[in-house]
Amino acid sequence: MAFDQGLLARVRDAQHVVVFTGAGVSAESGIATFRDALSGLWSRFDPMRLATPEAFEDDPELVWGWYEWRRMQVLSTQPNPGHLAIAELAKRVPKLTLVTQNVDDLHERAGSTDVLHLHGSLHQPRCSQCAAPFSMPPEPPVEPAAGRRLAPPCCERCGGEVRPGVVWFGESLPVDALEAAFAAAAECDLLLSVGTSGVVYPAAQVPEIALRAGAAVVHVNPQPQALGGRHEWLLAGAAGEVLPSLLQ
Ligand code: BJW
Ligand code: ZN
Repeated sequence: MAFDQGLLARVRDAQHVVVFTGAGVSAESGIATFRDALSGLWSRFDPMRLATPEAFEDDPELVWGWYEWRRMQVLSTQPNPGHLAIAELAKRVPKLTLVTQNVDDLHERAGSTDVLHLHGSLHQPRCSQCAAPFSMPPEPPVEPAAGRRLAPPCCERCGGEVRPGVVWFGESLPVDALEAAFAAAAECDLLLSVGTSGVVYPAAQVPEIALRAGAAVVHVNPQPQALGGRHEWLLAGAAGEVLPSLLQ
């Protein structure tokens, strides 16, 4: 893969890199994205019935069963060359901040540390009443399937229903992670936006802040992207191919 010389110089000289990832970085591990036309989760499932606080109140068993199905899928997959390249890049630049919208743990399993999870995690459920964290047994009592209902466990502290530890539509993002992500975006000199449609706010502000502050912004995505700024590039292709070759 041939890269623009100006872009390679930006990568080589960068002092603080922010890597901002979305579902596309995990696609090559076999985890479905949300909005890809055929394979995306939101083309098969209704987000308003599954990914809102109201959906959980209406039908906790439907929602819990669906998230257990997704958690089990994640546990059966492995990090791909895209995740590994990001962990490797962190060793080569003076400072790297990894900000992800993903609820899987593939960045951590690839060796990345201090990952800022803007949309929470499938692996950290908590009580819907008192917010106490709940430790999941490694295997669910029943093998979950796409539409199978499953009763959520009860909180050990207050008996409330345990909920998935993800951020649903209409919910606030974790304040510390969001503030750290915005601060890193405002002071970085290079931001790689990998595998995200950039339509969900406030997370989508992260690359916007970097661009406005004068950083180079590089999108890694097989789909065409609207490029506004003079310091904005698209590396068209799959993360698992583009990122390793960018490091060569
Ligand atoms: C590859 C690839 C390969 C494929 N390599 N690339 C301003 C305007 C309008 C609306 C709003 C606004 N501000 C807030 C809102 C409301 C809402 C929102 O943004 N809605 C928009 C969708 C219109 N936001 C919220 O509700 C947020 N909360 C909030 O704002 O709180 C304040 C508030 C309080 C009270 C009332 C109102 C507001 C919370 C948003 C939480 C989103 N949660 C989800 C689900 C998480 C749980 C779960 O997993 O089920 O997070 S939605 C889903 O989208 C998930 C993702 O993290 C997120 C982003 O998706 P992502 O990662 O970009 O995936 P895709 O599928 O969209 O894109 C994949 C990309 O990869 C594509 O581009 C492919 O081409 C590419 N690709 N293969 C590289 N191999
Ligand atoms: Zn509780």
